[in-house]
Amino acid sequence: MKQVIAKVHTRMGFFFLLVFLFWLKTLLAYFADFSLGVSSIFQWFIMLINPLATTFLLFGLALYVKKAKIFYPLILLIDIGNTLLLYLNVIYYREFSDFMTINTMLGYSKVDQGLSGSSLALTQPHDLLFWLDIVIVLVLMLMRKIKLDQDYLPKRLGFQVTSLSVLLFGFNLMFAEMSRPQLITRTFDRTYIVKYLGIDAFTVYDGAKTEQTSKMRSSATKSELKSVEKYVHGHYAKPNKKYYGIAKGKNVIVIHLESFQQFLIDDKVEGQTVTPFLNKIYHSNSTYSFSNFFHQVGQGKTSDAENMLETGTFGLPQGSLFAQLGTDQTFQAAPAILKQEQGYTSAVFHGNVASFWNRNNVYKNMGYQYFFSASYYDTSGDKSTGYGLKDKLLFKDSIQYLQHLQQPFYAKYITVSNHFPFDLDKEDSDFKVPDTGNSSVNNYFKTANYLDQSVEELFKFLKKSGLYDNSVIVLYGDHYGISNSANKDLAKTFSQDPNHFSAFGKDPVDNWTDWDDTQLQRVPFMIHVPGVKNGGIQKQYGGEIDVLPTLLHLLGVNSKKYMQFGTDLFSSQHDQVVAFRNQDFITPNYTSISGTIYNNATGQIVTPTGSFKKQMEKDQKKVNKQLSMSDSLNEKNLLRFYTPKGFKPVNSKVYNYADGLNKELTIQKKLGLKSTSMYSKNRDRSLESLYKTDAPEATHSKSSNNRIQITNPDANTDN
Ligand code: GP9
Ligand code: MN
Repeated sequence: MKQVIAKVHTRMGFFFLLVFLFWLKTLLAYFADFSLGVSSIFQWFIMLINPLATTFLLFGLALYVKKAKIFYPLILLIDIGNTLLLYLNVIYYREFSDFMTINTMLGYSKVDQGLSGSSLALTQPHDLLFWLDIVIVLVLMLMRKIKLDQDYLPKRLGFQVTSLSVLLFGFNLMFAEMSRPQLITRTFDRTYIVKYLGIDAFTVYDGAKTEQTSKMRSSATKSELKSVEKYVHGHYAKPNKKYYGIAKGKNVIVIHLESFQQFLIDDKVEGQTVTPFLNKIYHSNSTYSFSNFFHQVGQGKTSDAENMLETGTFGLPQGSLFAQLGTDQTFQAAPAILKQEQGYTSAVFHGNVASFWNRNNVYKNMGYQYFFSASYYDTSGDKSTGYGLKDKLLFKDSIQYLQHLQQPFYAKYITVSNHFPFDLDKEDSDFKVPDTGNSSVNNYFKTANYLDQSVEELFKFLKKSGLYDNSVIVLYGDHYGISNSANKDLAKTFSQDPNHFSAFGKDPVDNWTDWDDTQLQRVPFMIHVPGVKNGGIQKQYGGEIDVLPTLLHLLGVNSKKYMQFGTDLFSSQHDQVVAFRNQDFITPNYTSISGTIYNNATGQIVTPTGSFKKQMEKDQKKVNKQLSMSDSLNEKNLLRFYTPKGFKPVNSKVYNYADGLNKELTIQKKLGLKSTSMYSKNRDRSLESLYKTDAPEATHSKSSNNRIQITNPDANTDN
């Protein structure tokens, strides 16, 4: 022990002492303050080693210095600077459950990233430990208990430490990508980067992203908007008089059916109907159900779907727009449009943490007034699955908030139970799954059935509470649940019901093609308008990019002045060329996959010639243009330069999603007899008791394990 202590009087010993102490402080932050959602031994291992590479690199810079009177102050300054970065993130995390971006630090962001409470109020007793080590080392140095080593080190030592840190980081990144593929390219959540690579690496990564984005944005000029404006106005489809305004003034309830594909509708496995309730809605005369509607998401998955439905613009060619640009993006999105045009209140209900997909920042820029995320519900123990509160509980527990929303409201529910790998506790379902040899495919039917039951419970409440008649309910699948690599296993279930998803009678296992994969990218899009009698199956081809203009027109809001890239599905001018994010596309007659054309009537490859070839080339150009115009608008944030007539830019600073219920109650009280909330209309009596669910977690006592179930962000989102 004495030898070890003696080492501290050497420069290398002092270096290792500070590195070790900083590593300990980082682990203190990880365990005491951050909630990183670690869910396996491998992830624990990565988290434990991740501070080392960057700490060696940064502290090792001092080893290049010869003079002791520079070496010691420099290494201490590096330690203090790195500790300050760590501590600022600790304080920020306590307030926002998120990590500080460069924009936050620089304060340039217009989003309210400032700490709403005073920083002092956010300190905790154990914060002393972040600084105590530095104080003790300084005192020991002043008392000459730690002597200064005047012998300088050979230059190669500094180089060796730097090389070691780069090697360490390389291994760390490799382990991270093994545990979370596409970690760097998709940036699901800042929490991932910190958990796998540490605060320093996250800050550098965010800095690089911020620089890349700000370069693109700073070089953008108003003139670049011209070409986008010209495209959008040239692509606009005028409303269909038969449908325009038929839902005006009704509440809009959007139900985001996680990973729900169209083939599930009317499907049967093991003699059971998979989604009996959604089938009823799909075939109802009060529902406009689109049978040729496609998801158009890229790597942003759910967040891409949300972006398209809320803004009428595509997600990015890679990564997630929400995550990469959302914190400082100018949106002209549904919540703000409906608020300004028709006085809608807006809210999102989601059982996951608010920071996932950077929603807590994005929704403020979109003008959402409320965001009831995981912290508003009891997500402990078996009430949650990998991505948050189970659907039956989300719908049920949301009523305490929904009932106080001023009407009309625009309320979005984002479900999670039907999410890869489709795990569900056995007490939640007795649905008999098929045996395809692929467990995620087998379980997909069980979680889809559970989601179906969840939606049915919500509809029963809407009817009992009287909300139903005064609402339009929009249901959509956000993207595929079964990825192409598992489609051959999935196809085995089609033989159980050959009338379903006709793959033209061919043996689905042996001659499955890219065309079959593409046909499975259909997702439901249903607009249920109680009281309407002339609904029915709509066969026009379309996709998620078309939803916003379609919905706005149904609500009597003309979309013409907004920069939206889709077209109203009911319009005679609706464009049936459906672009996928990778520039493939589908039309009523043909599917183009990496330039190969398939005839949709036979599923066979065709070689276009003459005018047919010209048409395919024209369609491909149209798709590329639509995507590139949308990317230009979003990547350069061109909406900064464009304010539609009568639209007021969103001031995101006015939104703070803490304490949502009190905000609702204050508004309700202030309005008094003018309050339009369900609660007020029910003579100030709660409607929660009207909600019935068979969810076992809602009936048995408080969960035995009161550990708050944090989102397990690493349940692989791609199967
Ligand atoms: C996360 C949930 C799932 O909160 O919405 O997102 P996904 O993995 O489907 O993008
Ligand atoms: Mn999703």
